[in-house]
Amino acid sequence: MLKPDIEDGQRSLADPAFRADVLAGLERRPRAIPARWFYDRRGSELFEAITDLPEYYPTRTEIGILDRIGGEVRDLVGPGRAVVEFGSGSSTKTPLLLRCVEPSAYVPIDISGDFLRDSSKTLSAAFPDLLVLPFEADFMRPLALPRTIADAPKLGFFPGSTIGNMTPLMAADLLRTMRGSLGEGAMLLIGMDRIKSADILVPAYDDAAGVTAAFNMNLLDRMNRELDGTVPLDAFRHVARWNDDRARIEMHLEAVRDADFTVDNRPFSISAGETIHTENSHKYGPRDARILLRAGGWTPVAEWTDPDGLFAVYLAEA
Ligand code: AVJ
Repeated sequence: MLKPDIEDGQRSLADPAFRADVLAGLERRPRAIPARWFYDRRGSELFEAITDLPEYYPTRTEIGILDRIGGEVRDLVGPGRAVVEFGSGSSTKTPLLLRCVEPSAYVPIDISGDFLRDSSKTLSAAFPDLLVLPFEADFMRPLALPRTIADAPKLGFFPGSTIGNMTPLMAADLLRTMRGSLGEGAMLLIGMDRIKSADILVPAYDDAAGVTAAFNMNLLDRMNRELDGTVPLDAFRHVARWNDDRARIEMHLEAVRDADFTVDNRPFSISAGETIHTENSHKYGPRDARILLRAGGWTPVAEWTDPDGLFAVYLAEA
């Protein structure tokens, strides 16, 4: 039997945490919904499409860096570590790391179990001798890692500048939580996007083909599908702006006219010009990144960037 599609609008199957975050987020001023809710199946597909856009430099730049630093990482990290990837998603960058560090095990952690099982299978096929232990969990919380890898020193892997989604306060908390989960002697390889001209940053989050706009708007569509919403999509537009004071790109859904709608049978009104804040993507200069790592209990060991200094990868030790 086919398993029921949880995205075909059956309200009873909606994630209660999604409902709670959306309702609270629409109630609050300024309105804001956490970025993690972008990633339903359609959102994950749109994000994959974003990573191929000419304007979206982070993914290809980070892959270029990881591809180039394998030998150095191997020397600094040593063989036999258990690699723990936080928010592994489709695990596209993982083979680059696994090929160089000769790990004793690989633990991909992701909140989306379906995605996790698919990518673990693909990875096991590519690395038949590797112990792959997929772990379905919210990596923001402290984790009890599998006992099988209790004795191996850990290498945390947190690529993609996912840390940028968090405010510095939350980012430091998460780094400390990771340090606790990974234990004695752990190391961390983490990607962070750098501060640069708004002329490069803004188009990366507001591309000419409109894929990022579709990614942002999909959140409204998801509310309609999963929370029985009546949000008029044509009353909103995608906005990406550089907040220089806070060194972050913000994505918003801006009402282009006054609109009334319901979500989960609750009425909401939005006025033209008001926004729903949907994502932050913090950027870190070289010193900022090192300070953040130290604030999270990690000591920077090495760092690498691309020739244009767009993106950086940091290796740190607990
Ligand atoms: C996956 C959080 C790193 O902030 O660049 C891409 C998400 N949002 N385009 C980022 C994203 C809009 C992305 N992260």
